[in-house]
Amino acid sequence: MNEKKIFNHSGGYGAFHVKLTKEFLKEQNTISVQVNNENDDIPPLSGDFTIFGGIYRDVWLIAVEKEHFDLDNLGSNGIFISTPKVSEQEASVFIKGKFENPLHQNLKIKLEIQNKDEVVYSKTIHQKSNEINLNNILLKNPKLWSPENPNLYSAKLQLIKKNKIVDEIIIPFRIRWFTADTKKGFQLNGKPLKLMGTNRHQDKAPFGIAVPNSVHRDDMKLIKEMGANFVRLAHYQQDDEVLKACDSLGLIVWEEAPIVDIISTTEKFKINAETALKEMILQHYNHPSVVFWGYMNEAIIQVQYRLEEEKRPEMYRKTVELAKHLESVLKMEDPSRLSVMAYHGVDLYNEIGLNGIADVAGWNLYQGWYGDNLNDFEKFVDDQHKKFPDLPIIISEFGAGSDKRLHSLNPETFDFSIEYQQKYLEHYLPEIQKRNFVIGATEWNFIDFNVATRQESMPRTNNKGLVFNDRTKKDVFYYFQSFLRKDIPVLHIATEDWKNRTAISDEDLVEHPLKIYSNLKEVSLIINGSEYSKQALKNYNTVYTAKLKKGKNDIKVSGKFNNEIIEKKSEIFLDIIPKTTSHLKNIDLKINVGSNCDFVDEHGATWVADKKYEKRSWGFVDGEIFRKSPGRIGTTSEIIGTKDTPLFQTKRENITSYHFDVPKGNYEIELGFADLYNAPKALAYDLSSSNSRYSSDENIFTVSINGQKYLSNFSSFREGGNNKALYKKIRLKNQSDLIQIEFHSLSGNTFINSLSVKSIENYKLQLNI
Ligand code: GCB
Repeated sequence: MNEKKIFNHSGGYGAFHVKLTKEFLKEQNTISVQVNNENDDIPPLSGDFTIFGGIYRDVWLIAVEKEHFDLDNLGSNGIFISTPKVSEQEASVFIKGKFENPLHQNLKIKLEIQNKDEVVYSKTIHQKSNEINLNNILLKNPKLWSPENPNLYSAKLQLIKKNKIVDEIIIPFRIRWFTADTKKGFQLNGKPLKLMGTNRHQDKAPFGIAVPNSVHRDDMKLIKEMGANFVRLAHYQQDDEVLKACDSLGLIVWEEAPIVDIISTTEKFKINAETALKEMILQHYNHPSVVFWGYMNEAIIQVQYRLEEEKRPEMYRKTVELAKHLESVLKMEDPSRLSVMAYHGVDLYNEIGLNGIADVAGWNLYQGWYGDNLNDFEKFVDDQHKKFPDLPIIISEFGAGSDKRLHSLNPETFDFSIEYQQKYLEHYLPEIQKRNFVIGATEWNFIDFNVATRQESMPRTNNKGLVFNDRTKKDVFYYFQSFLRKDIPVLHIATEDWKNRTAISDEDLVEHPLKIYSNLKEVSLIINGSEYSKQALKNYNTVYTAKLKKGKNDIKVSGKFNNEIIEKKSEIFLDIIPKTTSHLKNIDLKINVGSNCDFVDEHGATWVADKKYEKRSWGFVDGEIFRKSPGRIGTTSEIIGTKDTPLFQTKRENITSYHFDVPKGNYEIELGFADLYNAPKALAYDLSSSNSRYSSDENIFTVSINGQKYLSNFSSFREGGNNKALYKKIRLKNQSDLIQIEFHSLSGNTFINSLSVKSIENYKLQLNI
């Protein structure tokens, strides 16, 4: 204030109040706020989300009389409303808090409780002390809050001095009760309610995390529209506007303090973690939507990477100690809510005694994505239930990445295809639904969001969203909607994410899968005027084998919902590439070598999934799909020098031959390479010198086409460096009826990432390779 430091606050997500009293004020004043995000004692210390710097939440200048409701309690509004006893017949309301009365004035408080526009309770109290403790308020036949009926009450408190209102506060609150156990699951107001929803990060281009309030509100509306009744606000306290939206829309909330991935064992960290937790609880205490307070996410996941083995047990012990401390703080501040933590899918949380501290175990499970098979999900969950039969479980995360540029008829783990994400989620939802001890689940994540350190198919993006970062719905959004909504008909032709398709076929009509997401019992389909037989929905989807022609295909789907006819239309545009190329005059082939996916490049051209060579067609003769780690196709490392990252993240290696049966003629061939070779640090490389020493696992090979050597001693690594996309263009007069590309290893592996072959008029114009 006026260039004098008057206040310091640690923590980036909670609100705080600064008192600007007379001693600091002049006639003209300058308030400046500076922020710094480099302190190691303030959670979070890590996290899979971009922590942008800066001030991005609201800043208010609040002017008050000397007598005012407390502004000195960890950024809260000083008044706390709870409903300790609620039934359908009666609710007891308890209001506590404080006000400031420095001159010991004679003050009254007027309280009015409203439901919609009706005043249901009012009372004026002469205050002897400045503590407010109103605990004998009874409301008859309360209108209960629930996701279907988010009934609103509000308490208006006025601070009155000599008949003058000196301060006023209006606090929305709702009346509801809940229980959770492993037999009956979660119950709200005495009725079972499976908590189903998604996680939400604050992130939208072009704002980054500095999203306006309208985005907070619209996100919650979209989540509600999807049919969710539950949202996890991961991994930090979110904007008040989010909570307000959840209250009024009827979304049950898990909010959490930002302790992510690893803790620090310092005393300062402990204090800051505790403050962050208390701020969140006190600031969002009155929001009825909040049912769960969380305080740690995967709190030990980074330990294995950051600490030597002998230091780990101590770190685990300290993490458990901190968790116990935070649990007791949480229960002291708010015994009415359930506590929860989220763990990643390893038993270590049980072994070190972290699991069992909170009321509910949250498991972030990615079986079938980061590892294992899809079925390992239910095995893991059932095993946890066996170990802790009385501990309710929430599947706090499950999800798979998807990139709209990647499509596959044979989706597999980590290919980032839209189709694999669908397959993954279609496996998880029914398994979650089946189990009562799983009281809820939140998919990871509602949106595609920024992660500075993430590479994968879309570097710096975690693409597990049900909607894209701009909030365009992915087709899989409608799977959730079909699964979750019973009140409205949902009928969606899942073609939005794969409208422009490419097929390899010699037929005029090509069979292609056409998926429909719906909560109707059965649907009828018409494509280009031809009727298909009715299909019943299973797990809220059905897949037709559609017969598509080249160009535009008109699709119409219909069905009945409570006797009402529902109809939807869509289109698919199909390009057909002839499979038999041996007599084809005009060749234009682009191949995503070593991949099961079609890939659409930045110019909109499709690089088709790779295939084995067949006579009169094309394909690889030998070699194998490159897998950086077992079970995953390609690499997740970023490829530089291209926007077509996925094209270069997969490759075929140990290949000796790739064939194209094509007629005589002139061709341009483009070969794409990206070496994922990590040069051993010990070897001093002089990349500019061709005769420098190389190690035996370095990839050096020759490439010949139809017997002529085009690349000799070729090292993509030496030419471009590690993970760099390189293109080599060759023009050729093909005198035979085969283009045969041959690879011969001099050291390490041969490989190729992409290939294109196209007919040209003139081959003479040789290109410089
Ligand atoms: C997790 C983390 C979350 C990540 C997510 C992922 O378990 O809690 O922050 O973003 O996995 O996508 O890997």
